Amino acid sequence: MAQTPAAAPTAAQLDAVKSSVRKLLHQPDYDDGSAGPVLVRLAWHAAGTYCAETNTGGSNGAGMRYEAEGGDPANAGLQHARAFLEPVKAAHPWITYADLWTLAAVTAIEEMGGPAIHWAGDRTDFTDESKVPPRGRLPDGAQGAEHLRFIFYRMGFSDQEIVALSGAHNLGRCHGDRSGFEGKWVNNPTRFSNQYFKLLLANDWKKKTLESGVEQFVFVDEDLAAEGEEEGGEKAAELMMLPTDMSLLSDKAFRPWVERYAQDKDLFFEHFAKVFAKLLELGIKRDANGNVVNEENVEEGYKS
Ligand code: DDH
Repeated sequence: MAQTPAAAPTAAQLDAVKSSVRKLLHQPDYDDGSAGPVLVRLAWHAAGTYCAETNTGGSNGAGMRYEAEGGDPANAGLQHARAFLEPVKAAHPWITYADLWTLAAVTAIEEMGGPAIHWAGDRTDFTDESKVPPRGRLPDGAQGAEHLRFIFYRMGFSDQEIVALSGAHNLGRCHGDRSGFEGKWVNNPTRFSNQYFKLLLANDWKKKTLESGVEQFVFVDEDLAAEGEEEGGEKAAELMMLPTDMSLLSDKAFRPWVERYAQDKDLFFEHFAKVFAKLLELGIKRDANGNVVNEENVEEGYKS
């Protein structure tokens, strides 16, 4: 069932949505003080279900509003991101959830010091659960390079693009009650940078088994630990990597890209902007004017 087509949004309407998103990023009582990282993960998990062979999944549809996708354990915690955006949807009801979630991510990345990312709208929202992709298409952090290729080749990404996308782990943190993993990748997880790649290469990561039995890799920055203790902080300086992050170091095709992105922030920003834009477009077919061409998995959207 198609939703009623609305008029194409004007640039001023889109700017108003972006401005509302910018205003909600500052969240002093949430995580590291910003809604940004979890908004980025929301867009990534919305898009990262894409399967090129069957042309199913992807950021169109906003299927996470339904239990079948939203209740997937891989999406645990993303209800916070969706809740942060509810007031924006209420203030700008013309925008679809699928467009809002993706636009919020590019707005957040830019606001956190990252590159400007090309974004195009016209996504539609599924009106029932029938087109929600099956669970199990998102990556499992406990695995390695072979798994990364299995997941990301399915979407149509190359080895270079897998490494560039992984640089998003400059942002945010792991939450024991969501994924089982604990901690953040970099010291300033609300600032977009190439620090993740620098740390991967520079530090002596040690395997650590959490009380839950989950295995991850950690590094303790002694200087920062001392500062943390002085300030009464606990484990302030323990940084982490997932087994999948570590596989970028040990795999001979991934590693050269880790090295290049660690050395060259501009190159990383350029490649990240390109690949994140590609991620958000998976499964969305446009004509020469950028308007969405209706296909089986695309319902009718805005009319220009
Ligand atoms: Fe990720 N990610 N991600 N990730 N991710 C987690 C958090 C965040 C994997 C696993 C995890 C990407 C790729 C991978 C972000 C963005 C991106 C967490 C912790 C796990 C686990 C969740 C929690 O406990 O709250 C794995 C595995 C992969 C992979 O195989 C490559 C990509 C491609 C992106 C992207 O945006 C392009 C962000 C941001 C976060 C931080 C979320 C937060 O709440 O903070």
